[in-house]
Amino acid sequence: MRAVLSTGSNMEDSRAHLRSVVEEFSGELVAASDLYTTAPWGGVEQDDFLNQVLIVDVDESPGELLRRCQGLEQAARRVRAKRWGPRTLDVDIVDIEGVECDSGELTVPHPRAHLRAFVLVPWLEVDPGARLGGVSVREIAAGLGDQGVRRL
Ligand code: A4P
Ligand code: MG
Repeated sequence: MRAVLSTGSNMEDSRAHLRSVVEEFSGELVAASDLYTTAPWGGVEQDDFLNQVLIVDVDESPGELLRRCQGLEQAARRVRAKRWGPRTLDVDIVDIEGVECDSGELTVPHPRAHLRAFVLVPWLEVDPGARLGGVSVREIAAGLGDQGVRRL
């Protein structure tokens, strides 16, 4: 099962937090984007984020993948203080090939991915032909304008 993951951090050693995800999926990694510095999305005043997109090929169910992602967030001692606020590590499932679900626990494709250049721009780097909900990611990203996403 091929999945697109988005990782983000703007607390503590952000590079190390993002690296922990790459290491967890090292045997299943298809592609990893460069790191991007990104202006905060969502209206909360906070430090810039580091973001990355990973494409992985995993041999497990969507629910099991979600629990693995949450395990990584917990390992980074993530606290959910504020919605869209600062965090040590956020691991979101952006998309899973051939899967659409909305179970409460897991929504795929991620319901806000199409609004977020910090997801779409790194994704295009590793998959220029990517599609989200049947629509070209390049077209969606072009419609968002400049959200302050810079490749490191
Ligand atoms: N959940 C449902 N679907 C998914 C999915 N596809 N992937 C559930 C991951 N989780 C999913 O997640 C809460 C619960 O959503 C999970 O436990 C899981 O059961 P969450 O990450 O705490 O919050 P959220 O409600 O999913 O919010 P959302 O919209 O993902 O926003 P976040 O993650 O709070 O956004 N700006 C920049 N530039 N870069 C960033 O990385 N990140 C945030 C945080 C805000 N602004 C940012 C960035
Ligand atoms: Mg999240």
